[in-house]
Amino acid sequence: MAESIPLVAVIMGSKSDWDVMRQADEMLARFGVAHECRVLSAHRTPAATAEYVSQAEARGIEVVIAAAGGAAHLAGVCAAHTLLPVLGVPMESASLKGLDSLLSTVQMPAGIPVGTLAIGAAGARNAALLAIAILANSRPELRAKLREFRKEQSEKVLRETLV
Ligand code: RP5
Repeated sequence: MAESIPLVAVIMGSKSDWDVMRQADEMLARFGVAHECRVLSAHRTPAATAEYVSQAEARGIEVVIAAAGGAAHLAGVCAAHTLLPVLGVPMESASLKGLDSLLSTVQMPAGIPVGTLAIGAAGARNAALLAIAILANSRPELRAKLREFRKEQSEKVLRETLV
């Protein structure tokens, strides 16, 4: 699938999140899903964040992945500005190991949903896989790639030896 219009927006609150969020970028690239990665903050660039997310659907984006740490409002703010599905990835933080990020991201009041993934690298990879699964509902070739990915993953586990 070589679509050049981005289908997934991966945004993060700081460049310091990129070391982890590059794993979402790599997963989307592995599946050939056109996407773009940006640093946008709910706190430091509120107007730019609102503008970007408000325009995302009109630009052809179908899923937003939003990663942030600490008082992590980014995913919720994104969800407030778009009808697109928003997947939140809580970043591990220095002081509370990401529990602050997790609770800030996951505890959305009813009415504006954020699909929250695990803290850190697992969340980054799974956010990409969930975005791919959403896109795959209407793209059979992507669904086939996802099925193959699961099959390879299972085979790898079954090949493991412990001594
Ligand atoms: C959040 O604050 C970012 O998402 C990041 O996880 C955290 C720390 O940001 P920096 O101080 O490293 O820029 O907004």
